[in-house]
Amino acid sequence: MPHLPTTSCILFLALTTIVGAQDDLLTKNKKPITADGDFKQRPAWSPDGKQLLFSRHDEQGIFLYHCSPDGNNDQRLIDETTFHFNAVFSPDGKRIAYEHDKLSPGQGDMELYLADADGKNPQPLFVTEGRLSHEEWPSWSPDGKTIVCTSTRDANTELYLLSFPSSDDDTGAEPKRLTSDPAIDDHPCFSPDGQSIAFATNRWGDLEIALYDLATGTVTRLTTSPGLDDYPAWSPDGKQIAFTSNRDGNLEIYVMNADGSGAKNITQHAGPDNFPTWSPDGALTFVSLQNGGWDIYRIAK
Ligand SMILES: [Ca+2]
Ligand SMILES: [Ca+2]
Ligand SMILES: [Ca+2]
Repeated sequence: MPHLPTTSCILFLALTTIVGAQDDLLTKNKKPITADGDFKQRPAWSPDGKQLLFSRHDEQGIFLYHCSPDGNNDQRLIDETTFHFNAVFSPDGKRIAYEHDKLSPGQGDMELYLADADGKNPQPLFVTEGRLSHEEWPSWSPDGKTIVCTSTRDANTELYLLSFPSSDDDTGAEPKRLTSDPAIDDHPCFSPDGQSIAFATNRWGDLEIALYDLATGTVTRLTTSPGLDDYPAWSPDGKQIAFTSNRDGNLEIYVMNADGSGAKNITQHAGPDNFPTWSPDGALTFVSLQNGGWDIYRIAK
């Protein structure tokens, strides 16, 4: 489903109004990229670091936008009225994969699409025909040959691997199911070495970050905290994983070592912080509620 602001976010909004003046010194290093305040999700950098893709909720719905690293040239990417969002660039920067609510607009029946990096030539990538099924949250392998994503086609959220049949034919990828667990398995992120996938799962109770090893299928638990741990994002050097957690009372961006050790609260901000990603040069980028508006911020390395 699109990640709409929830009641808890509205509560956070009220909380921020009260304690926003107490922002930690860390926020001195937190620089805004956007400033319009509309709710945003899943920022994603181009491999050359010159373009930022993100999804913005406006009066008409949720759509893909892109801008320069300084927030200039902020504009719609695709001229399409049905909802489309959560895009990521291919490792060569030539294409994007994204979610599109096209076949049954407004019912939340998401499919995955591929397009050129400029949004042209959209084509379906992963579609479940004939019934409601969410195909979501694509993440490319570093060699560009596969995409991990989620689907509910087998009754609950599972991870799937899409392999491109050849460089000449980008469609018709046959999905391979990776997980088989009645719990939620969501928000996968390919490791930079291509050998494992970080994801969020509630198979041990509440949401935790885990690793799926592609060679063995083994799932290793990385976090053990009460509450939500979600949206894992590998650092470009593969040594760390950023994620969202509310273990300290509100949504913060944490960074831990890739083995799950040494988790640190990076944002330490009274309002919600979410959707972490990294720029190619290692700056953490995320969405934060500041001054009553949801905007994209970065913290330099
Ligand atoms: Ca599952
Ligand atoms: Ca947890
Ligand atoms: Ca926070």
